[in-house]
Amino acid sequence: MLEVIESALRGGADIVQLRDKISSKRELVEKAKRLKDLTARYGVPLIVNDHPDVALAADADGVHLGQEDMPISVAREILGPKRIVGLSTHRIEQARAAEWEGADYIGVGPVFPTATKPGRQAVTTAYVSQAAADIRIPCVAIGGITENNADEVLKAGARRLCAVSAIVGHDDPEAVCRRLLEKIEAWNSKT
Ligand code: 3NM
Repeated sequence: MLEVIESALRGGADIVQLRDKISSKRELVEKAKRLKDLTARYGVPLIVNDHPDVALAADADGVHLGQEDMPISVAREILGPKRIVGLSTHRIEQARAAEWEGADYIGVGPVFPTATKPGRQAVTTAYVSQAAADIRIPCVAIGGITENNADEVLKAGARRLCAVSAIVGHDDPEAVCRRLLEKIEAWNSKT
């Protein structure tokens, strides 16, 4: 895991999330601490999925919550005012609620069907466009994003992309991240 993430960091990944639905909390704390040491060397924030207590224990930079997790305000109470609290959203009403409740950023997805999160209906780039137009906090498009469809997502208005399988499932995460970043930068310079 550390080798893959370090490769992504060399390629310019500018935020990392630890998403692990299998490990015990004890293992998660250990993994989060090791990852934090690594991401800190690159000056990149580490977000822990699902578990504010693990985030605190590892001195991570924040937590990512799903719609069924604790409210943002409760995570904020646990983590204090300085850490990041992000929320997955799947439609614009959830995005507006997240903004109102004080999320620091939202996930917008899954844009495309993805085996990483099976059973969830793709929201398509239509939701990416809605979020880009309506939401002022950072919106991170996620779900089935690859080098091949990134331009479509960016064209819809996304300026932040999250990818799991396209990066960690590739034999050269550094190169993938570099090429994804080039695409983001190209769209940023157009608009
Ligand atoms: N959350 P990949 S989509 C973890 O829409 C996750 O909230 C999603 O993995 C959401 O890049 C997703 O391999 C899977 O598709 C992202």
